[in-house]
Amino acid sequence: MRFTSPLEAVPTSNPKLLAWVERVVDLCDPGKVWWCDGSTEEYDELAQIMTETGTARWLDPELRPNSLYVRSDPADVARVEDRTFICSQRHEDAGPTNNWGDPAEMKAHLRGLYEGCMEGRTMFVIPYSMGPIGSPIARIGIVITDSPYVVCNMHIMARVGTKVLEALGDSEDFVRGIHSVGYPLDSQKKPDQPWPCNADNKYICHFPETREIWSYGSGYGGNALLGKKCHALRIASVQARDEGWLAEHMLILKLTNPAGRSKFIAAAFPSACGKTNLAMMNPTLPGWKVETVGDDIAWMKFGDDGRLYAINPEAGFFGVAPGTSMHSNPNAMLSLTKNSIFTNCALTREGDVYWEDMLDEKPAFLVDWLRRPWTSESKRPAAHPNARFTAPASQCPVIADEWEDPAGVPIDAILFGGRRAKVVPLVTEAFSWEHGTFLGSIMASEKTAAASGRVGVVRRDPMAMLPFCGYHMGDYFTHWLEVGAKGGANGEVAWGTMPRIFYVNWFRKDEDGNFLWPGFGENSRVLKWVFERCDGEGEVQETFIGLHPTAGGLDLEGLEISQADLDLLLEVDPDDWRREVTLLHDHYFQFGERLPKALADQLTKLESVLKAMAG
Ligand code: O2Y
Ligand code: MN
Repeated sequence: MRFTSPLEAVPTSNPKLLAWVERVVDLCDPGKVWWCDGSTEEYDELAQIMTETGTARWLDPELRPNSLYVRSDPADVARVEDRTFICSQRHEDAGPTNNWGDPAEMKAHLRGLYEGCMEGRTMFVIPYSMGPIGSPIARIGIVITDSPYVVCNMHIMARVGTKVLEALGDSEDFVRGIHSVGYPLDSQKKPDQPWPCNADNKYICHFPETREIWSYGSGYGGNALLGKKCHALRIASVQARDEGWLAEHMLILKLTNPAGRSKFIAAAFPSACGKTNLAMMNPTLPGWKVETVGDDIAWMKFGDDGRLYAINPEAGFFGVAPGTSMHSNPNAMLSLTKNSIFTNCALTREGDVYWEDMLDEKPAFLVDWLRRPWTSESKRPAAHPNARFTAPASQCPVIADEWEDPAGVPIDAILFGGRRAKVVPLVTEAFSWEHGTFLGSIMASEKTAAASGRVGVVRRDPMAMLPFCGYHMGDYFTHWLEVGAKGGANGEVAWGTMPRIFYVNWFRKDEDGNFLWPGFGENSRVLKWVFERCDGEGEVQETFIGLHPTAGGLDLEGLEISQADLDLLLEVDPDDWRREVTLLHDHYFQFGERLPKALADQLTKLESVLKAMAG
């Protein structure tokens, strides 16, 4: 029995969980309570409800079996960083890069909003596991939501339902998430909306000390699928700090060389910088293979051998649709051929989805994401730039055998990368863990559509965690250094048992604004060099910013690239870096006393080398 009112016949006797759910019921006053069991029948029932309320429609089952098409409210289309808060007890613990809210005041305010907010709606209780159930690295959360869209997405993105409650037992070790779209169907008989939300009143709040997430007003993506950014990054980063592990905004891939030897690589890139493409890449280098473990988040803990082992805490992909095609990412396209959810894409006459650059030829007619007629002559995009697909990871043709290994996979290398038109070379190997932490801490990227804000503006995004670190970024840097020390890497020992760190930039442009590097499958050439460097092989030259491949160090067989372009790709211009160093002082200044000395020293060292080079 899933419909219960009041709480009876519930599928758990966990006293802490029951007491909490009861408190939320009292506060939000839902019409019904639905304990999610995670079954296919449940998914189908919710899909049916969403089609009846106009939230979703089925795509043509011949073209896209068992797949839902959803359009959000135009005012609810992306993560909202300016409405995202870290409500730590002390303001200073949120740090300068997060919005802070006083936990007591924020809770009081949100309680006011939550009061009766689920009137006339069903309240869903979703038990979920981030990571394979039972994995020592996995964690359990419970989300209470009034959005069937959230439940269906969580079915794909996490392991959900009764089996999670069984794994939880009577433990009180679970992250508590409350989510409401903030649109009660109150006694005045207000009609429901296809995409109910409260566009002017959004709050995405995290209470790191009590491991709670309170989200209100948005039904979209990272604001509403609380297992993802809120739990697996913001709350988990705090747990990771407290417990000595890493919760990172990183893809995980398995790279196999022609001799059949494999290495696992984790890579941090800011939002919508091609993590999904890299994670599923088809290498152009003959005999090399990339397989996917995860495309967005990595949780890494030390194994008994002192190495870092990573799991992908998610079970699906919530990928950016526009730009995804059989050219750019065939494996993503093949992952979403069925059993998927499409949000804010355009709809074809035949009842399939479309988005910009999906096909070589644009369809003549579409209905755009705003429900307006669209033709191939239309000047505006048919899909929202942040339109998304939600697809099960198990459907990815190159999913690695180990992707659900409860022990995780041993990480050999970590890549940091951003979207930089200038300054940053194609690939740089750090001198040491400490230097790699420095390179991660100064990462920057030109903004994309995944978050609100102006597209194209460069912003520093340390370790790609700027929007996702649940505590003070200076302390986060310290944590990285401490984790390195735990793995035997310190001032004297470069790496110990830690993965090597590399800084990559696929997006460097020439003076005319053309990309210098072809990217996509050709990135395998860089991965090959990384692979070799992890074995202490590969040709290197030392520069002031790190180790680079020599002229012959990268395998460029079969690639048409001029020597001039290659030189420019690998160039580190001291003048560029002198300007960069000035900006880095401003970047570091904000962290005040919490900036670890080792990183300040790295900056000073770089500055002195640049000064010495100027003579
Ligand atoms: O706009 C959203 O809410 C989605 S954000 C997102 C989704 C999947 C993977 N990464 C991201 C991100 O912003 O990093
Ligand atoms: Mn992401």
